[in-house]
Amino acid sequence: MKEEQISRTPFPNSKKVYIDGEIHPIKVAMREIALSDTKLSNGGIEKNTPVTVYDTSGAYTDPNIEINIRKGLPRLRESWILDRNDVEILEEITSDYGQSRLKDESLNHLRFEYLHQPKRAKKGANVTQLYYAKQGIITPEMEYIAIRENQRIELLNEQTKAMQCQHGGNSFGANTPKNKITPEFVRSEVACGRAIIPNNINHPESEPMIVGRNFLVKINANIGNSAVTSSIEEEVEKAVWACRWGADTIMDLSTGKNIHETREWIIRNSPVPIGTVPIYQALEKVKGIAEDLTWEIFRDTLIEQAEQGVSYFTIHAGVLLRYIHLTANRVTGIVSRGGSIMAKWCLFHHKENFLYTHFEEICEIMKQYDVAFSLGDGLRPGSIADANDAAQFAELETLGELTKIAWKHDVQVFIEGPGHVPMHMIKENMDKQLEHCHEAPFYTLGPLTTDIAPGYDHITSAIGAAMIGWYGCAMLCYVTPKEHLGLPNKKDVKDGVITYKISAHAADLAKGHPGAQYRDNALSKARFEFRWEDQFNLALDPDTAREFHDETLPADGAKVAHFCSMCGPKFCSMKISQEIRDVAAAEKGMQEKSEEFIEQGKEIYI
Ligand code: IRN
Repeated sequence: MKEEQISRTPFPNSKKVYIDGEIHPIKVAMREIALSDTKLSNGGIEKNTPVTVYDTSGAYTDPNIEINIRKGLPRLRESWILDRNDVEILEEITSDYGQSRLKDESLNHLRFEYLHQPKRAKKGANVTQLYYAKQGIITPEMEYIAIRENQRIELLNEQTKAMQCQHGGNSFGANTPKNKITPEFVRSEVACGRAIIPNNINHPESEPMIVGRNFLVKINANIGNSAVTSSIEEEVEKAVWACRWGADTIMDLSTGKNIHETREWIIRNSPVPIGTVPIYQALEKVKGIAEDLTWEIFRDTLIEQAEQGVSYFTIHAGVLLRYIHLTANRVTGIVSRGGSIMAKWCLFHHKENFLYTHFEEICEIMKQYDVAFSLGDGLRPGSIADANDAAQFAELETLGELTKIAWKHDVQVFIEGPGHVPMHMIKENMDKQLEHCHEAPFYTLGPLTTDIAPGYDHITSAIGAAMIGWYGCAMLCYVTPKEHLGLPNKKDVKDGVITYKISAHAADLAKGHPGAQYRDNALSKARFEFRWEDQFNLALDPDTAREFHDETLPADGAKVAHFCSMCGPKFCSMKISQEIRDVAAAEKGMQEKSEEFIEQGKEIYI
């Protein structure tokens, strides 16, 4: 794969900044957007403080870091993991399937230059962040997250801060801090299971992040090849591309050829945690015949993926035999891929779901690497007609039961949710999830709020995502414009990510996350002051903002003009509004002068 295929251009007028930790010797990466000065009407100048934003783009946007994608990203967390002295380094991968791929010489052209030696918990040790949090220990990962979530709000100027205070938001979180998020707060949220840090000890390249409703709402982007299309190269670039635009985690849902190697490349080059649905690969191993799946094949797949560094597994352990008939009268049956595979297996063998019956053994495997559960919603509704039905809520109750078992092992958990739900039925989903799943974080797929817009399902679902994010959903799984129609390409991935950043941020504002509104304030101020370049650069997608503006007014002069082509020079409300202010300011000056004059005992003759 050629390096130049990977997107590495830094964002305009932005630089990577690294903030030092106070507890641990860590450097937290963020993006600083420099702004131009405001020209005041009295001829003076006002400096605008640069805005620091949460940055998921990793080392790719730092031109000072050399990246060789055949060796992977710098291993940021390697020393943190080793310093805890709780892991053993394995000579080689231990899964049967991993071994067979290693020995297959026909795969030599897909080999990595860096030999990844998996780590695993030492006998008797527990390496999960949940375990450490419960011991009262603040790990470097926890401190990294606290610094990152705050986005250096303390540096912002008073004007931008004052604007924030006018609203304040109304938090749906249990105890969202109104000021700075502290490392201790991160620890306490993880300890009680209300938040999770997905970070397998075998993905040291990843930058720590948190999923929980008292933090910024996160988004996940699904990528992955299918039997029909795309290559490893394209998938790695899609992952880097998705992170560039703001994906907080990536799920590799590959079902095509070379799944093992594709995943290795993606993990080694990903700055964000990777999730998977292991049953997909297990099904590939039995040539797509669900009935042939066995616990042993699944188990080996879990070990294979955990050793590579997957940070969370979607496991559809709540699809119980007795729930399957509840879907019989649905309009769209079982729409979850994993759910339908497990339902088929259960019905064929007339046995309980082996993911359920082997759940404790799954916990035993996952805790050795700190892989988190994303408990799958195999019975989620796939149409408006099926929303909030008996099958969906029966499964949710089982997911709550499984959450407790995972916590007993100190394995981190979050819960997957729907799907397709009309707006008036969304809140019930959040309420029931909190009740049944003991406040473990919720992670939903949209939900889509109507079924009538194929080609626009990033929008039908972004509406539901914003609502459920506001109600307390911690992570939103993106939906691209290609949903229901085909495998997303690069443009779809960007459109899906940006759309979901909008949902997530809208939810953060409504919840009153302490760091949410500053970017809005800075952008609004730039807009009102006709600082066009600043407006573009502060945008979620500076390229598109600039491109749209320049479509009609490409000249450099238009970047300082007090109007755009939408209203023209005479009808710009912001320009008129500024003129009103100038007149008012001048009149206020005259008024003050006349009062002063009268105070001195003089008379005014008109
Ligand atoms: C998220 C919430 N509910 C489902 N998801 C995601 O949907 C899940 O994490 C995975 O990325 C994708 C497909 O899952 P199924 O169809 O196998 O359930």
